[in-house]
Amino acid sequence: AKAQIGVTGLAVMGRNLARNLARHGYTVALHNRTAARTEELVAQFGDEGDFVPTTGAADFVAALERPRRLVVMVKAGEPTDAVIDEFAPLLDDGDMIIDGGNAHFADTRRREAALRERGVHFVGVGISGGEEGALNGPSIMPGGSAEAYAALGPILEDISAHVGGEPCAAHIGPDGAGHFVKMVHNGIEYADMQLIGEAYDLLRGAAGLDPAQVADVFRRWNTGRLQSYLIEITGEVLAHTDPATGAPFVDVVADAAEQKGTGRWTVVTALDLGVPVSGIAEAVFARSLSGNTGLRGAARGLDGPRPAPLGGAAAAAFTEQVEQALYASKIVSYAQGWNMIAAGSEQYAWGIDPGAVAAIWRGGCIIRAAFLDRIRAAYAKDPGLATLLADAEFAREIGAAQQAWREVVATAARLGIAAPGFSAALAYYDALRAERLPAALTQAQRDYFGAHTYRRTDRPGVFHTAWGQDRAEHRTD
Ligand code: NBP
Repeated sequence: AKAQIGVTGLAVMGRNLARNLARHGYTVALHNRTAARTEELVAQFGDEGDFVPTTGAADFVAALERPRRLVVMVKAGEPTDAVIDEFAPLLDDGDMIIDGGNAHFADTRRREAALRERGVHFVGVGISGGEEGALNGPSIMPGGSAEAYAALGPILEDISAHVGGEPCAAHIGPDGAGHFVKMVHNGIEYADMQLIGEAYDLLRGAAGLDPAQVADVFRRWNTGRLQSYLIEITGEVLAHTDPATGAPFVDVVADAAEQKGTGRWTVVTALDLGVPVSGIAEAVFARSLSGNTGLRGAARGLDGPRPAPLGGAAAAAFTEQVEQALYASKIVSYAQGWNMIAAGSEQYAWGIDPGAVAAIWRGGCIIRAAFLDRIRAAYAKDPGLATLLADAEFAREIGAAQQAWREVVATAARLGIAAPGFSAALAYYDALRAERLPAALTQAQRDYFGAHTYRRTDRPGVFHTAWGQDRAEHRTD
């Protein structure tokens, strides 16, 4: 019998995805540039299901039933193009190349258009959940045509994570929609991690808790509205002791955060779309700052407060305020992320269902959380919601948290502890709800130095004031 699906690229992600497919009863053709990886998979896990190992590209293609479903799990970028160039000439009309790597959505759009010309479906699929997710059920964000999804979707839904019996996989939209949404997922993941980092830093620096005590706080928070995979692992990491030194593990890890680029892609794309994603941007900048040893070394002697930790009842009260600040900031960063998805969907005519994105992120992926059910509910109530902050439930919660949130940001500023995520989220909240913004002054300045014109609040039209002459106002439209 022929294989229903094939995987080429059998490093950790491809191998685990192939095993996941086989464990679900699919016959899986296997291929890897270096044959040793294919042999190793069959030797180690061959008894988990039906694998068809192949060595050459032609053998691999021949092993697949029609229409062919060919999953590519190689390094993103040039290797993906190389693999497409190798396989595309061997395929027939209606066959599918499925890219499960972390491709940039613009590359996916380019590849999809090129392959469509040749009658081959190119399906860019965002996959989140790391190696563990690939094996046991990731969150899967497929783009590509509806026709390709009809032939592929049921398999992806089958092997995805499930929450309440529902799959964490759904057709996101045409061409690059899946990889775009995966990119925003990673951006939100950056923002979540930054906010968690700030909460931890404040609990240590301001409240005076030690890592084990902070771990207990996170464990408690994980039983409430903040419950999520990232809060859970934070508790575990903070409770861990370094076996070599006996010190808290977090204290022996170098404080220079690295990144593979999807957060940066999110921010660059958001800038192009004109969508403020300050939570994600601050998180990306915070990682860059942390790794810039030259900059940090040069600034180390700069003046600032030398605070004594709060301690006692004040520390306990502050801890509760930090929970509120973290929750409110999280709502803001998700609101920004969803606005970015809406902007991308509009720009590229993807027709993305915002509630469906929330639904498939409830399980399998890094930002999985009970919270996402709430976002789904908000969009179910009002699919045209302009911002999550306008949803009655979120508005009520953030309103209840805002006083504590302000206390935390003010305390951080007073004690000299950087909290860019909390502060930027609060600034966004206050700017959105402001009656008037200083943008009026910005417009006046632009008109002054560049005759860029302005609109008035009291009547229609476009105006310019002759600043350098008599300061008379002229209508220019
Ligand atoms: P890697 O990203 O490390 O890629 C290794 C694979 O690419 C190997 O199979 C290798 O073949 C193949 N490859 C390369 Br490199 N250049 C090639 C070429 N020119 N032609 C053919 N094959 C080539 O693997 P990974 O960590 O399993 O990730 C796979 C994809 O999944 C990536 O796009 C990654 O960004 C994405 N992803 C990873 C994670 C994660 O947690 N790791 C999560 C989500 C998505 P070889 O064996 O012959 O060298």
